[in-house]
Amino acid sequence: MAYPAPSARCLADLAERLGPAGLTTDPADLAPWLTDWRRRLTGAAAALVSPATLEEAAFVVARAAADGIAIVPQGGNSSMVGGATPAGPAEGRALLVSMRRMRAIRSVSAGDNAVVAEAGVVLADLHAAVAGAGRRFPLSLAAKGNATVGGLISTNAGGTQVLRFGPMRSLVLGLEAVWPDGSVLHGLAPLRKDNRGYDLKQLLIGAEGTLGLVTAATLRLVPAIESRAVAWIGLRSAHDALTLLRGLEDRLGEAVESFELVPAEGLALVLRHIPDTRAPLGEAWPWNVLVEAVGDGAVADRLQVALIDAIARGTAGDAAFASSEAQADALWKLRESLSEAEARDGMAAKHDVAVPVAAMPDFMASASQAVVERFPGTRPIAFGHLGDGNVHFNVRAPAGSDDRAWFAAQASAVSSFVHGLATEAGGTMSAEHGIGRFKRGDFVALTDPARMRAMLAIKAALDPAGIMNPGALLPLAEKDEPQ
Ligand code: 2HG
Ligand code: ZN
Repeated sequence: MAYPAPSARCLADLAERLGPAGLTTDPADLAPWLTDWRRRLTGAAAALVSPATLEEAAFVVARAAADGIAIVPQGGNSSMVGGATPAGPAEGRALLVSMRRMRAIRSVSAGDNAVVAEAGVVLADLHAAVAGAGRRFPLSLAAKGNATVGGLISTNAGGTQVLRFGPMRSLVLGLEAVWPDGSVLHGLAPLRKDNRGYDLKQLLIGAEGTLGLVTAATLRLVPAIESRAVAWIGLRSAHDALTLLRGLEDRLGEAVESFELVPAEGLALVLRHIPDTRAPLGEAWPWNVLVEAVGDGAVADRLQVALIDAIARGTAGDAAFASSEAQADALWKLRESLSEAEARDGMAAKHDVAVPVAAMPDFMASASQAVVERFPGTRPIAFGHLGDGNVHFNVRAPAGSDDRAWFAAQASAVSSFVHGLATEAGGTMSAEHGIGRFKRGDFVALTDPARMRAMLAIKAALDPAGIMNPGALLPLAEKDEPQ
């Protein structure tokens, strides 16, 4: 057996140190956290362990390390790729370590433009807490009501505002984490510059819990929004969308914070499945873009003038401007509900590929053609973060098919094909959701051996016993491969 189950002695030690709220083996307590939120993977764990402080978290890891017990860290359980589900090599024997009790905002400093938040703080609560101090944490995504700081860091989450402020990787100023041997990385100082060699926090960002347990972070803040302008724009082509983006940046500069692409069939799915939505434009355009520009009171006028000009030049077809916050929210709802609308419509093989931004319009066209040729009847749909060169190139089951049967039989081949296309185009098979357990096979197959060797060397150096999140991200050890 590669990973031992925790002994009664180990569980007793943990229970004694963490108290009744910190450890449970009751199947009813564990059940909600054993299935990923897309409901595609269910695992099993020996216990749900919930440290409430750094010291408790360090104790848990040290105690597990002493016996070689696996740890699967979990935040809001909103991974798109099964990254926090205790399935795989240590299934049934791992400690599922929930960070949800570590939910303090330790400090908000307007002077440092920084907040220190514990790993279990939910993104929406973080937004609210810093707004109270006249600041903004500039990362947002549809799962903001569940996703936690620790999970956002561990997946290097992106979302809909990456264009201006970058993903988590560019927003973490400092990190506190427990290494796999139970020792602590104390790195919360809100430093903008630190040249002491390797940037260890960057190793932990995007590591999907395989190199340590993130317990708290110092995150960068920006000024609160004074005024925002939101518009929905209809376009004839994805190439026009890219031209429009660069044209808007020429005129509005960094004020352009979001530039989200929605194809006609994506908007149709939302209008069909999501209550209280309505078409923003009189006519259905092949492509749509949602733009948000942020600035002073003049930003709405500047965006409007730029868009009228784009329409006059033929780059844009039509545009609807939000004239109130309620209208802005209604436009955002059209974009943010796309994932849910797609799910309500049926099964899809889902992807978060990226290619260089300028290549994305051609990639979407050529990849759609290649997918349909190879998997006749399937319905590719690409939407999302065009400005980042990252779209959700999802492939829906053939119309009228038994989509569950199709998914079981075909989705993995479709995904491998799409991941291969993105890699061949000089891009990446994952630009947003990470690898987790769902995409590990393709990641291993498509990663250049030198890169993989370096990653495995880092893993072996920091977690020689392989206790941190086995089965996520990295290839299984030979001893753990299914026979
Ligand atoms: C989004 O951009 C999310 O809406 C989800 O990353 C994407 O459901 C998806 O494919
Ligand atoms: Zn996305």
